[in-house]
Amino acid sequence: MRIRVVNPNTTASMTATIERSARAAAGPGTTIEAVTAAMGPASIESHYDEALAVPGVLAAVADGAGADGFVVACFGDPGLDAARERATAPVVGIAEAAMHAATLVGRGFSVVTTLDRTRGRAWDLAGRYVPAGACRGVHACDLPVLALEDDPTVLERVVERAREALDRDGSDVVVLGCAGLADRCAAVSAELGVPVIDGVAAGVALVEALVRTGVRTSPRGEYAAPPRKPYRGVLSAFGLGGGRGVLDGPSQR
Ligand code: 2AL
Repeated sequence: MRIRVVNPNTTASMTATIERSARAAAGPGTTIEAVTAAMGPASIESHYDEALAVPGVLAAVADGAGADGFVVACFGDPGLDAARERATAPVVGIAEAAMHAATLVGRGFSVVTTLDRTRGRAWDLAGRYVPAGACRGVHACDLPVLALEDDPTVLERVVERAREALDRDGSDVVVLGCAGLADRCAAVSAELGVPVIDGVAAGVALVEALVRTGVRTSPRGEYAAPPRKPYRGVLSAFGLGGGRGVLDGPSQR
């Protein structure tokens, strides 16, 4: 099967980190196609970034004709519902995958993320994805997303925050709150001695499971194809219908 893993930010070096984690998690016979959003912010760490990352995610999904499934590889899960409306293949977000996985291996988890201002979004997503009480805390390392690429203190700061979080929250599992932390997962887990979930790996595994069991997004109800209509201004290419829009790809709805 072919899984398209979309990095919603436009930093190609972060896509390379995401791709390594996705490939390591993929089973034999799975091809990972990691792509960088062609438009949007260099990193996603505000609601503004998040909103403007969505067109790039949708274009990358529309461009993924023939993929058996998609992973949206940013912890805010930008555009996840919209991507499900546009793709016939299953689409999973990394916060969604990580939080669900965490509930299978412990009673409570703590999220360790980048900047303090991203904590609200993580709490919002926890409220949607997992039962009340499963997410016991969301903690920031005070590192901007792009610092994860080259700051030599990343591992030490994530481990320190995660250790405090496990104690303070009384949690059993750590969820990494950024795709840019994917390559630190094994090292953090080795330091802490508890499961540490990287959403990129969890997302790939979850999409593989859905594809293998023949489960796709429902064409009925809220995830049915969106109504066709013109879009204007800089988003005119995103209008559906007429075959001219960037989202009018052949295998998509
Ligand atoms: C993220 C992420 O996963 N990618 C990105 O650009 N921002 N998440 C975060 N909490 O900062």
